[in-house]
Amino acid sequence: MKKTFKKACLSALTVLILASASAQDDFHRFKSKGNPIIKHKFTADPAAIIKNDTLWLYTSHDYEGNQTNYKMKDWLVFSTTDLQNWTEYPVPLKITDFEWAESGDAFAGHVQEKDGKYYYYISTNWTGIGVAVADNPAGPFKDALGKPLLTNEDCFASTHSWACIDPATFIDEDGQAWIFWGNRECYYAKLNEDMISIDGEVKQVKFEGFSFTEAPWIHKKDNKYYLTYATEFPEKIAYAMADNIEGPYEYKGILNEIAGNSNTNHQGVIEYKGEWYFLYHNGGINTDGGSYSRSVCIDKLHYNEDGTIQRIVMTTEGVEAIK
Ligand code: FUB
Repeated sequence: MKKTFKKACLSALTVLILASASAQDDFHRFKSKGNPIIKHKFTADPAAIIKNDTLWLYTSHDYEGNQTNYKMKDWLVFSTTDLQNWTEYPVPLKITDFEWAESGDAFAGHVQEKDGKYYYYISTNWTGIGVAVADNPAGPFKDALGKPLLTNEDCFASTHSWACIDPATFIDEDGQAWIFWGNRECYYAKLNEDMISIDGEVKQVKFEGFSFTEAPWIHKKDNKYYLTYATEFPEKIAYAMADNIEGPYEYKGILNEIAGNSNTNHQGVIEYKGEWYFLYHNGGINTDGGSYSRSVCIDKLHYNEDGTIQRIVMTTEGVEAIK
Protein backbone atom coordinates (compact mmCIF):
# COMPACT_ATOMS: atom_id res chain seq x y z
CA MET A 1 0.00 0.00 0.00
CA LYS A 2 2.77 2.34 1.10
CA LYS A 3 4.79 1.49 -2.04
CA THR A 4 1.79 2.18 -4.33
CA PHE A 5 1.22 5.55 -2.68
CA LYS A 6 4.89 6.49 -3.13
CA LYS A 7 4.71 5.44 -6.79
CA ALA A 8 1.57 7.53 -7.34
CA CYS A 9 3.21 10.57 -5.73
CA LEU A 10 6.29 10.15 -7.90
CA SER A 11 4.31 9.92 -11.12
CA ALA A 12 2.19 12.94 -10.11
CA LEU A 13 5.40 14.85 -9.50
CA THR A 14 6.77 13.80 -12.89
CA VAL A 15 3.58 14.98 -14.59
CA LEU A 16 3.86 18.33 -12.75
CA ILE A 17 7.49 18.82 -13.74
CA LEU A 18 6.81 17.92 -17.36
CA ALA A 19 3.78 20.20 -17.47
CA SER A 20 5.68 23.14 -16.03
CA ALA A 21 8.63 22.52 -18.38
CA SER A 22 6.33 22.52 -21.37
CA ALA A 23 4.52 25.63 -20.07
CA GLN A 24 7.89 27.39 -19.85
CA ASP A 25 8.77 26.23 -23.35
CA ASP A 26 5.69 28.01 -24.64
CA PHE A 27 7.25 31.36 -23.77
CA HIS A 28 10.53 32.63 -25.01
CA ARG A 29 12.09 35.46 -23.07
CA PHE A 30 14.85 37.54 -24.63
CA LYS A 31 16.53 40.94 -24.39
CA SER A 32 16.75 43.17 -27.43
CA LYS A 33 20.18 44.57 -28.12
CA GLY A 34 19.39 47.49 -30.38
CA ASN A 35 17.90 47.11 -33.86
CA PRO A 36 16.55 44.80 -35.12
CA ILE A 37 14.90 44.02 -31.82
CA ILE A 38 14.18 40.36 -32.65
CA LYS A 39 17.07 38.36 -34.02
CA HIS A 40 16.04 34.75 -33.58
CA LYS A 41 13.20 35.01 -36.14
CA PHE A 42 12.41 37.10 -39.20
CA THR A 43 9.62 39.54 -38.35
CA ALA A 44 7.88 42.24 -40.42
CA ASP A 45 4.92 44.65 -40.58
CA PRO A 46 4.90 45.67 -36.89
CA ALA A 47 1.67 46.74 -35.19
CA ALA A 48 1.39 47.48 -31.49
CA ILE A 49 -1.21 48.11 -28.81
CA ILE A 50 -0.80 49.20 -25.21
CA LYS A 51 -2.72 47.44 -22.45
CA ASN A 52 -2.12 48.76 -18.95
CA ASP A 53 1.64 48.71 -18.48
CA THR A 54 2.42 46.44 -21.41
CA LEU A 55 3.20 47.00 -25.04
CA TRP A 56 2.00 44.14 -27.23
CA LEU A 57 3.78 43.80 -30.54
CA TYR A 58 2.21 41.86 -33.43
CA THR A 59 4.27 40.99 -36.47
CA SER A 60 4.22 39.14 -39.74
CA HIS A 61 6.66 36.26 -39.85
CA ASP A 62 9.01 35.75 -42.78
CA TYR A 63 9.54 32.03 -42.81
CA GLU A 64 13.35 31.95 -42.91
CA GLY A 65 16.49 33.77 -44.00
CA ASN A 66 17.63 34.45 -47.55
CA GLN A 67 14.11 34.22 -48.99
CA THR A 68 13.62 35.47 -52.54
CA ASN A 69 9.86 35.91 -52.27
CA TYR A 70 7.23 36.28 -49.55
CA LYS A 71 6.70 33.13 -47.56
CA MET A 72 4.60 33.83 -44.45
CA LYS A 73 2.39 31.23 -42.82
CA ASP A 74 1.58 32.69 -39.39
CA TRP A 75 1.66 35.82 -37.26
CA LEU A 76 3.65 36.38 -34.06
CA VAL A 77 3.06 38.18 -30.78
CA PHE A 78 5.53 39.62 -28.26
CA SER A 79 5.14 41.73 -25.11
CA THR A 80 7.36 44.08 -23.15
CA THR A 81 7.10 46.57 -20.31
CA ASP A 82 10.41 48.33 -20.95
CA LEU A 83 11.16 47.91 -24.69
CA GLN A 84 14.17 45.77 -23.87
CA ASN A 85 12.98 42.63 -22.11
CA TRP A 86 10.57 40.75 -24.36
CA THR A 87 8.38 37.71 -24.09
CA GLU A 88 7.37 35.78 -27.17
CA TYR A 89 4.16 33.75 -26.91
CA PRO A 90 3.04 30.67 -28.79
CA VAL A 91 1.91 31.42 -32.36
CA PRO A 92 -1.41 33.26 -31.88
CA LEU A 93 -2.79 32.90 -35.40
CA LYS A 94 -2.00 30.99 -38.58
CA ILE A 95 -3.14 31.45 -42.16
CA THR A 96 -4.71 27.98 -41.98
CA ASP A 97 -7.03 29.34 -39.24
CA PHE A 98 -8.84 31.11 -42.11
CA GLU A 99 -10.31 28.29 -44.16
CA TRP A 100 -11.38 30.68 -46.91
CA ALA A 101 -7.87 32.10 -47.40
CA GLU A 102 -6.92 30.13 -50.48
CA SER A 103 -3.83 32.27 -51.06
CA GLY A 104 -2.13 30.73 -48.00
CA ASP A 105 -0.26 34.03 -47.51
CA ALA A 106 -0.12 35.57 -44.02
CA PHE A 107 0.40 39.22 -44.99
CA ALA A 108 0.36 42.24 -42.66
CA GLY A 109 -2.06 42.47 -39.71
CA HIS A 110 -3.21 44.89 -37.02
CA VAL A 111 -4.73 44.28 -33.58
CA GLN A 112 -7.37 46.43 -31.88
CA GLU A 113 -8.80 46.07 -28.40
CA LYS A 114 -12.45 46.85 -27.73
CA ASP A 115 -14.44 46.10 -24.57
CA GLY A 116 -11.99 43.46 -23.38
CA LYS A 117 -11.85 41.62 -26.70
CA TYR A 118 -8.94 41.68 -29.11
CA TYR A 119 -9.55 41.81 -32.85
CA TYR A 120 -6.80 40.74 -35.22
CA TYR A 121 -7.32 42.16 -38.73
CA ILE A 122 -5.10 40.32 -41.20
CA SER A 123 -4.38 40.39 -44.90
CA THR A 124 -4.00 37.35 -47.10
CA ASN A 125 -2.57 38.80 -50.31
CA TRP A 126 -5.32 38.23 -52.94
CA THR A 127 -8.07 36.54 -50.87
CA GLY A 128 -9.03 39.53 -48.76
CA ILE A 129 -8.84 40.89 -45.23
CA GLY A 130 -10.05 38.71 -42.37
CA VAL A 131 -10.71 39.29 -38.69
CA ALA A 132 -10.04 36.96 -35.78
CA VAL A 133 -10.96 37.50 -32.15
CA ALA A 134 -9.49 36.56 -28.75
CA ASP A 135 -10.15 37.25 -25.07
CA ASN A 136 -6.50 37.83 -24.43
CA PRO A 137 -3.89 39.98 -26.22
CA ALA A 138 -1.65 36.91 -26.63
CA GLY A 139 -4.44 34.95 -28.29
CA PRO A 140 -5.09 32.35 -29.50
CA PHE A 141 -7.27 34.18 -32.04
CA LYS A 142 -10.19 32.58 -33.87
CA ASP A 143 -11.61 33.53 -37.24
CA ALA A 144 -14.65 35.63 -36.31
CA LEU A 145 -16.54 35.41 -39.59
CA GLY A 146 -15.60 32.27 -41.52
CA LYS A 147 -15.25 34.55 -44.55
CA PRO A 148 -13.33 37.72 -45.39
CA LEU A 149 -14.36 41.07 -43.92
CA LEU A 150 -13.20 42.86 -47.07
CA THR A 151 -12.30 41.59 -50.52
CA ASN A 152 -11.02 42.94 -53.83
CA GLU A 153 -14.62 43.82 -54.67
CA ASP A 154 -14.55 46.45 -51.92
CA CYS A 155 -11.45 47.95 -53.52
CA PHE A 156 -13.54 49.59 -56.23
CA ALA A 157 -10.75 51.67 -57.76
CA SER A 158 -8.21 48.85 -58.01
CA THR A 159 -7.64 46.15 -60.59
CA HIS A 160 -4.59 44.28 -59.25
CA SER A 161 -4.99 41.14 -57.16
CA TRP A 162 -3.15 42.33 -54.03
CA ALA A 163 -5.15 45.57 -53.61
CA CYS A 164 -6.97 44.40 -50.48
CA ILE A 165 -4.12 44.20 -47.96
CA ASP A 166 -2.60 45.97 -44.95
CA PRO A 167 -5.51 46.72 -42.61
CA ALA A 168 -5.00 49.31 -39.87
CA THR A 169 -7.70 50.23 -37.40
CA PHE A 170 -8.22 53.23 -35.16
CA ILE A 171 -10.82 53.96 -32.49
CA ASP A 172 -11.56 57.65 -32.13
CA GLU A 173 -12.41 59.44 -28.90
CA ASP A 174 -16.13 59.25 -29.73
CA GLY A 175 -15.84 55.45 -29.81
CA GLN A 176 -16.13 55.12 -33.58
CA ALA A 177 -13.82 52.46 -35.00
CA TRP A 178 -12.32 52.90 -38.46
CA ILE A 179 -10.41 50.61 -40.77
CA PHE A 180 -7.94 51.78 -43.41
CA TRP A 181 -6.21 49.48 -45.90
CA GLY A 182 -4.97 49.10 -49.44
CA ASN A 183 -2.18 48.80 -51.95
CA ARG A 184 -1.70 51.54 -54.59
CA GLU A 185 -5.15 52.91 -53.65
CA CYS A 186 -5.96 53.63 -50.01
CA TYR A 187 -9.45 52.80 -48.72
CA TYR A 188 -11.27 53.35 -45.45
CA ALA A 189 -14.59 52.54 -43.82
CA LYS A 190 -16.35 52.65 -40.47
CA LEU A 191 -16.50 49.46 -38.43
CA ASN A 192 -19.72 48.60 -36.65
CA GLU A 193 -19.85 48.29 -32.84
CA ASP A 194 -19.27 44.53 -33.25
CA MET A 195 -15.88 45.28 -34.89
CA ILE A 196 -16.43 42.47 -37.40
CA SER A 197 -18.64 44.20 -39.96
CA ILE A 198 -18.44 47.34 -42.07
CA ASP A 199 -20.79 50.24 -41.44
CA GLY A 200 -21.75 52.08 -44.62
CA GLU A 201 -19.75 52.64 -47.74
CA VAL A 202 -16.10 52.09 -48.46
CA LYS A 203 -14.37 55.35 -49.42
CA GLN A 204 -11.03 56.20 -50.92
CA VAL A 205 -8.38 58.50 -49.43
CA LYS A 206 -7.23 61.11 -51.92
CA PHE A 207 -5.22 64.28 -51.53
CA GLU A 208 -2.65 66.27 -53.45
CA GLY A 209 0.79 64.68 -53.34
CA PHE A 210 -0.57 61.32 -52.17
CA SER A 211 1.60 58.67 -53.78
CA PHE A 212 0.44 55.62 -51.88
CA THR A 213 2.08 52.21 -52.02
CA GLU A 214 0.63 50.44 -48.96
CA ALA A 215 0.68 50.21 -45.15
CA PRO A 216 -1.66 53.00 -43.99
CA TRP A 217 -1.60 53.73 -40.25
CA ILE A 218 -3.76 56.31 -38.45
CA HIS A 219 -2.88 57.91 -35.13
CA LYS A 220 -4.07 61.03 -33.38
CA LYS A 221 -2.31 63.61 -31.24
CA ASP A 222 -3.61 66.95 -29.97
CA ASN A 223 -6.74 66.66 -32.12
CA LYS A 224 -4.75 66.16 -35.32
CA TYR A 225 -5.06 62.98 -37.36
CA TYR A 226 -1.89 61.57 -38.84
CA LEU A 227 -1.90 59.19 -41.79
CA THR A 228 1.46 57.52 -42.25
CA TYR A 229 1.98 55.20 -45.21
CA ALA A 230 4.54 53.56 -47.47
CA THR A 231 5.29 55.54 -50.63
CA GLU A 232 7.15 54.60 -53.83
CA PHE A 233 9.18 51.43 -54.24
CA PRO A 234 11.58 50.66 -52.65
CA GLU A 235 9.42 52.15 -49.93
CA LYS A 236 9.90 55.25 -47.84
CA ILE A 237 7.34 56.23 -45.22
CA ALA A 238 5.50 59.50 -45.78
CA TYR A 239 2.81 61.22 -43.75
CA ALA A 240 -0.11 63.59 -44.01
CA MET A 241 -2.16 65.48 -41.42
CA ALA A 242 -5.85 66.39 -41.10
CA ASP A 243 -8.33 67.91 -38.62
CA ASN A 244 -10.84 65.20 -39.40
CA ILE A 245 -10.24 61.49 -39.82
CA GLU A 246 -11.92 61.63 -43.24
CA GLY A 247 -9.69 64.51 -44.29
CA PRO A 248 -8.92 66.63 -46.14
CA TYR A 249 -5.35 65.44 -45.55
CA GLU A 250 -2.36 67.63 -46.22
CA TYR A 251 0.81 65.95 -47.39
CA LYS A 252 3.65 66.67 -44.99
CA GLY A 253 6.61 64.87 -46.52
CA ILE A 254 8.88 61.90 -46.00
CA LEU A 255 9.05 60.54 -42.48
CA ASN A 256 11.40 57.61 -42.92
CA GLU A 257 13.90 56.87 -45.67
CA ILE A 258 14.34 53.49 -47.37
CA ALA A 259 15.12 50.97 -44.64
CA GLY A 260 18.40 49.12 -44.90
CA ASN A 261 18.42 46.06 -47.17
CA SER A 262 14.62 45.95 -47.58
CA ASN A 263 12.35 47.21 -50.33
CA THR A 264 9.44 47.49 -47.89
CA ASN A 265 9.40 49.50 -44.69
CA HIS A 266 5.87 49.04 -43.16
CA GLN A 267 5.53 51.27 -40.11
CA GLY A 268 3.52 51.67 -36.93
CA VAL A 269 3.35 54.71 -34.63
CA ILE A 270 2.62 54.36 -30.94
CA GLU A 271 2.78 56.37 -27.72
CA TYR A 272 4.11 54.36 -24.81
CA LYS A 273 4.86 55.58 -21.29
CA GLY A 274 4.92 59.23 -22.38
CA GLU A 275 7.17 58.85 -25.44
CA TRP A 276 6.39 58.29 -29.12
CA TYR A 277 7.90 55.41 -31.04
CA PHE A 278 8.23 54.50 -34.70
CA LEU A 279 8.11 50.80 -35.52
CA TYR A 280 9.22 49.53 -38.92
CA HIS A 281 11.15 46.72 -40.52
CA ASN A 282 14.42 46.48 -42.38
CA GLY A 283 16.40 43.60 -43.86
CA GLY A 284 19.15 44.07 -41.34
CA ILE A 285 19.87 40.63 -39.94
CA ASN A 286 23.40 39.60 -40.66
CA THR A 287 23.85 37.49 -42.75
CA ASP A 288 20.63 36.31 -44.33
CA GLY A 289 18.26 39.26 -43.89
CA GLY A 290 16.76 40.99 -46.92
CA SER A 291 13.57 42.19 -48.59
CA TYR A 292 11.78 38.90 -47.87
CA SER A 293 13.57 38.01 -44.63
CA ARG A 294 12.85 41.14 -42.64
CA SER A 295 13.28 42.33 -39.08
CA VAL A 296 11.29 44.68 -36.87
CA CYS A 297 13.04 47.76 -35.45
CA ILE A 298 11.99 50.53 -33.07
CA ASP A 299 13.25 54.10 -33.01
CA LYS A 300 12.05 57.32 -31.41
CA LEU A 301 9.53 59.64 -33.08
CA HIS A 302 9.66 63.37 -32.28
CA TYR A 303 7.13 66.11 -33.01
CA ASN A 304 7.86 69.72 -33.77
CA GLU A 305 5.96 72.41 -31.88
CA ASP A 306 3.53 72.88 -34.78
CA GLY A 307 2.60 69.17 -34.69
CA THR A 308 4.63 68.12 -37.72
CA ILE A 309 6.94 65.15 -37.24
CA GLN A 310 10.71 65.19 -37.45
CA ARG A 311 12.36 62.77 -39.84
CA ILE A 312 12.99 59.41 -38.20
CA VAL A 313 16.59 58.57 -37.47
CA MET A 314 16.96 54.82 -37.96
CA THR A 315 19.57 53.55 -35.54
CA THR A 316 21.47 50.37 -34.81
CA GLU A 317 21.41 51.15 -31.10
CA GLY A 318 17.59 51.32 -31.00
CA VAL A 319 15.74 52.87 -28.07
CA GLU A 320 16.81 52.87 -24.45
CA ALA A 321 15.13 50.55 -22.01
CA ILE A 322 12.35 52.34 -20.11
CA LYS A 323 13.24 52.49 -16.44
O1 FUB B 1 4.56 41.44 -45.48
C1 FUB B 1 3.92 41.37 -46.74
C2 FUB B 1 3.70 42.73 -47.30
O2 FUB B 1 4.93 43.42 -47.41
C3 FUB B 1 2.86 43.63 -46.44
O3 FUB B 1 1.51 43.34 -46.52
C4 FUB B 1 3.27 44.96 -46.97
O4 FUB B 1 2.93 46.05 -46.19
C5 FUB B 1 4.77 44.78 -47.11
O5 FUB B 1 5.43 45.06 -45.91
